[in-house]
Amino acid sequence: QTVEAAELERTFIAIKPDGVQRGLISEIVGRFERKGYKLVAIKLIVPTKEFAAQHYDDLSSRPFFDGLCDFLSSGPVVAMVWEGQGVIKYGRKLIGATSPQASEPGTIRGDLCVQVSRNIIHGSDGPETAVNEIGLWFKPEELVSYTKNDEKWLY
Ligand code: 3AN
Repeated sequence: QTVEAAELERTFIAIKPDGVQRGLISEIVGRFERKGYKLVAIKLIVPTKEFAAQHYDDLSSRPFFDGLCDFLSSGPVVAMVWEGQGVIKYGRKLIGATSPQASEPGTIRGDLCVQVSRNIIHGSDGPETAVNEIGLWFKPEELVSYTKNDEKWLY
């Protein structure tokens, strides 16, 4: 597997306001980093409620939608793009099930949170969502292309 092929896959990951407030940024970033994935974009932003609604527009008919948008826009969010082989699907594995009560120990949500409406992290759920979410949160020039020295030991 060449590094070029591995680089094709990217996912959008966000540490939600509860994760930031609870001091879990380095813990969460560290898990993706130690796995071997490459950080290609990162920024701290407070999304507007309108922006949050755009991000969650596929959930607009759900009863918790309004509260969810209020929550995502309630404070700083760490928006990131991570890259690497299988990162979309495996990123979801690192994160764990949507409800922290169902997430396995060893996953981010399983280890670090308790309630579904405060589940500290978001990750794209598929290739199409990943492209859309990366496009929503980042300008193309904010994605940094670089070689990481450890990649030759990974791929
Ligand atoms: P995931 O974040 O695991 O992809 P989705 O897309 O089903 O899960 O839900 C998006 C977000 O909506 C969740 N991360 C969670 O914050 C919130 N959410 C999902 N279900 C509920 C619920 N029953 N009550 C409150 N918030 C919820």
